[in-house]
Amino acid sequence: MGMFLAKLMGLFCNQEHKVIIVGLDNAGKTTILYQFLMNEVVHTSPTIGSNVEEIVVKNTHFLMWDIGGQEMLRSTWSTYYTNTEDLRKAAVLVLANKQDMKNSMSAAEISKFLTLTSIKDHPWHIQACCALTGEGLGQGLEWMTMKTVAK
Ligand SMILES: Nc1nc2c(ncn2[C@@H]2O[C@H](COP(=O)(O)OP(=O)(O)OP(=O)(O)O)[C@@H](O)[C@H]2O)c(=O)[nH]1
Ligand SMILES: [Mg+2]
Repeated sequence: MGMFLAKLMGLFCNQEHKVIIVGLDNAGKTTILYQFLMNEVVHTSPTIGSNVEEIVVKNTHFLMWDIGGQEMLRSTWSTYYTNTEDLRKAAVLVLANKQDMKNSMSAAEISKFLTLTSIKDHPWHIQACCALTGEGLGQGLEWMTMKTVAK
């Protein structure tokens, strides 16, 4: 199942917005990060720790933290949430990646599985995508940017 959660933390007094990308290992988080940054597919190996890159969309700066998803690393995820008031103002973007694979769950199936409609206290959005072609990533970024500007 290729999917991951991208949790977006807007640091609202600042021009730069913090984005934390978390999800299962092998979901394609690092591939997505570098598609966002360079519009190309990079060779990846499992992330130990994190990668951090800045991307700029329509004058909005995002500092994107891509965190390793292996099970032994998941307890460290919360350390990346410091200075974000425990995600109180976070918007949640779910990227349903690997849509090119015939067994991947659709965005609708993932949404149901995660009961996304029960999220009432944060804006959320689910976007189908394929990090190898970049398909869907532009729409995901557009939603992120819109949510940031709307705040
Ligand atoms: N078919 C297909 N493969 C993908 C896609 N996105 C990523 N991959 C492949 O999936 C593998 C894992 O990708 P990564 O980006 O390293 O995964 P990750 O989520 O960063 O993994 P961790 O760092 O271990 O948490 C790589 O071989 C990628 O080329 C996709 O949309 N479709
Ligand atoms: Mg990675």
